Amino acid sequence: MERRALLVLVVCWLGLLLSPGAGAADDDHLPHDNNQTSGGVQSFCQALDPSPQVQPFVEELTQPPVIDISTGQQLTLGVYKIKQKFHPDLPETTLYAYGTSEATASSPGPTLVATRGNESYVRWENHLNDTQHFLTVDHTIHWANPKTGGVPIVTHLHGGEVLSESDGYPDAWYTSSGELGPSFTTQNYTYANSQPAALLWYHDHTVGITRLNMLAGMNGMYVVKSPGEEPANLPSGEFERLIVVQDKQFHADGAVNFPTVGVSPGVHPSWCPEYYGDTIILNGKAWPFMTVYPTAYRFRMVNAANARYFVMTLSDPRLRFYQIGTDGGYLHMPLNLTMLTMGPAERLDFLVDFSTVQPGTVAYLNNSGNAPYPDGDPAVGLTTVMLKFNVVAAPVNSTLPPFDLPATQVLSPMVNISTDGAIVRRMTLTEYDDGNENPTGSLLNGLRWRDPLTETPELNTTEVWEIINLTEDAHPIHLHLVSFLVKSQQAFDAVRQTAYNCSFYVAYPDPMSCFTEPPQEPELHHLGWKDTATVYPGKITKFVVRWATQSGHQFSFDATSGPGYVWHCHILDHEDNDMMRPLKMMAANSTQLP
Ligand SMILES: *[C@@H]1O[C@H](CO)[C@@H](O)[C@H](O)[C@H]1NC(C)=O
Ligand SMILES: *[C@@H]1O[C@H](CO)[C@@H](O)[C@H](O)[C@H]1NC(C)=O
Ligand SMILES: *[C@@H]1O[C@H](CO)[C@@H](O)[C@H](O)[C@H]1NC(C)=O
Ligand SMILES: *[C@@H]1O[C@H](CO)[C@@H](O)[C@H](O)[C@H]1NC(C)=O
Ligand SMILES: *[C@@H]1O[C@H](CO)[C@@H](O)[C@H](O)[C@H]1NC(C)=O
Ligand SMILES: *[C@@H]1O[C@H](CO)[C@@H](O)[C@H](O)[C@H]1NC(C)=O
Ligand SMILES: *[C@@H]1O[C@H](CO)[C@@H](O)[C@H](O)[C@H]1NC(C)=O
Ligand SMILES: *[C@@H]1O[C@H](CO)[C@@H](O)[C@H](O)[C@H]1NC(C)=O
Ligand SMILES: *[C@@H]1O[C@H](CO)[C@@H](O)[C@H](O)[C@H]1NC(C)=O
Ligand SMILES: *[C@@H]1O[C@H](CO)[C@@H](O)[C@H](O)[C@H]1NC(C)=O
Ligand SMILES: *[C@@H]1O[C@H](CO)[C@@H](O)[C@H](O)[C@H]1NC(C)=O
Ligand SMILES: CC(=O)N[C@H]1CO[C@H](CO)[C@@H](O)[C@@H]1O
Ligand SMILES: [Cu+2]
Repeated sequence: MERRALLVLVVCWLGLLLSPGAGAADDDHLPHDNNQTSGGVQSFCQALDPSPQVQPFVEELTQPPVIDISTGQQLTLGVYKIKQKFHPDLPETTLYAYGTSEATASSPGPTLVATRGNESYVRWENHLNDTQHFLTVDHTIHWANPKTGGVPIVTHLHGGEVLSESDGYPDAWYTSSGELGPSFTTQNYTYANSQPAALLWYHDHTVGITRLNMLAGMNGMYVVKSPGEEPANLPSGEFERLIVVQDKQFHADGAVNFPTVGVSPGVHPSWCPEYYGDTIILNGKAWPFMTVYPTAYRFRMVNAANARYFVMTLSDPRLRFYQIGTDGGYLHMPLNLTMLTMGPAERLDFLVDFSTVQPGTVAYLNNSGNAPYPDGDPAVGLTTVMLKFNVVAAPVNSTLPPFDLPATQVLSPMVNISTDGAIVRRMTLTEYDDGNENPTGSLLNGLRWRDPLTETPELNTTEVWEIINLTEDAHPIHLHLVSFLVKSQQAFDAVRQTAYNCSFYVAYPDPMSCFTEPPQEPELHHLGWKDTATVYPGKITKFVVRWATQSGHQFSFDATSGPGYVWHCHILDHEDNDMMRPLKMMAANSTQLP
């Protein structure tokens, strides 16, 4: 109770309103199920049965099919209902997945490869004729709710500089029978590919059921290549692996196991604050292995989990991570690391040099991310491992390709955006509960998805977003349309607020400041261009956002047209239950600002 009172004080002082009964949720009091027989069950809602036991590391890591979309020819990708085997010991799993046909659809879907500067055209079709979703839809949270039933979809290109009509606005959904969401304009999407080389990804973004559609299989990778602008001699071909990481839980019959009863069923019958599965899946395989030669490999990963953070280490101390890129492409310099952190929707680009170990070596990519991150339960059982490496000698007489292990070289220009004259926006992250400490939703700035538009930045301006986390958990915050830089994070003391009436506008170490430390440099995994970054509990995290292309130019399309964009938490269970807000670009020097 005491903390709840403090929270309300802090928020009121910031001049913001919370809905009645709002307060901080405390995950320590959530019902936990510590059944550790398989991967360890970590869903906070029902005591989900553990997945069937499977033998890890029996299937080789595969790569999704690749489709070149740089040709200017329109590609048609549909979502189909399919069956897919995640492991030889698991029965087939029903999924909704992207593909050029029902026969070729897969999860992850095909990897689309675009070239910087060449527009691409994708027509996204809905071929799902189920009368209702195979996962339990919670009708008490705002969702598409098509009158004629069916499964609505709409596809977002995550990290893309995209016209809003092609951005997959949550209300721009459509069903296979032709029912259209209120913001629908087209299903023929155009991608400008104006940004530097990077790994993006496409996934469903339908209002209120994104968590279900993503877990059902609707995601795939999207590569922007930039010939002539990428570092030379990076491992390529079979030495470059693109990996979608997810966690899922399965019923004995192979079906996806997702809660059907919520944590506070009287409020939301089936909504669960965070979904964690006990089975780690890389490119559609549960715990695959990878045969590697004693040379360097490049790994480009996307975290497509609903809520799980992966904190990755290599089990052999002779192996290190050389991180070369992040969400928005190459870093300005490589990082030589022993640990990598990847929150939902974040991407990592890194090399591992297996020439530092002998053929015959076995090593693992391990995970130690707590769930929820960062202060929840430790990873247990097989959730502590993602991938096994079997190092083998190269075939006789073969020559391994040369590679540069980047140590100091420049990978891309260093970025620095001046914040002189920038507009400052302060935003809060809050959770509220049912009075019994069961979370029943999360909000951005105390507002819901359907509340009136408040984020209306002008094109060509720079803003500083100061995001204040008043919850117990980290939230991966994602902005559409632009990439941003994380400027700093700074811890504050909510208790001091009541004791001294401290101010967030007074700098540390003034005793009147609410801050308990000077602003800290961003963490290593927040360096470079980000489109999704973690806002830690008890901290203010500052993003520098320039409403222009990543290169600082005007968009090649009219970013003020169409339904607009969104910003949201990328824990999908949060996003679906009101932790998402509209974002509409305004022309420079607009008079339409509120
Ligand atoms: C824990 O796992 C065992 C073995 O799979 C199962 O029999 C039992 O029902 C599970 N308990 C809970 C609470 O899920
Ligand atoms: C990119 O577009 C240009 C101009 O339309 C064209 O000449 C070029 O062939 C395209 N590149 C590819 C890889 O298709
Ligand atoms: C439903 O869609 C599948 C393809 O995904 C198709 O094979 C089937 O015939 C369709 N059924 C109906 C009733 O349209
Ligand atoms: C969308 O693409 C399809 C397939 O190329 C085409 O038949 C249709 O006319 C296009 N629709 C619009 C509105 O451009
Ligand atoms: C990494 O995973 C492997 C395989 O499960 C396990 O043997 C090893 O102990 C793990 N290492 C760490 C540091 O968790
Ligand atoms: C490898 O190369 C050597 C020398 O060129 C040759 O004698 C040998 O037969 C080759 N071995 C194989 C397996 O190709
Ligand atoms: C990375 O750091 C480790 C530990 O300091 C060092 O042994 C190794 O040489 C470094 N790698 C490069 C390429 O500099
Ligand atoms: C980036 O900006 C900061 C402060 O504005 C400045 O101190 C720093 O020197 C700049 N770095 C570069 C590489 O321009
Ligand atoms: C935005 O900035 C660019 C580059 O500085 C400039 O060319 C363009 O005219 C500006 N656009 C508007 C609408 O002000
Ligand atoms: C706290 O300080 C602000 C100004 O910094 C003042 O407006 C407000 O009345 C003070 N509140 C209390 C409870 O002292
Ligand atoms: C707004 O208009 C003024 C005067 O025309 C101009 O100097 C300024 O750069 C404009 N601001 C933006 C953000 O375009
Ligand atoms: C871990 C942590 O610092 N959590 C804090 C998040 O913010 C709330 C509200 O200010 C605090 O009560 C928590 O202690
Ligand atoms: Cu969140």
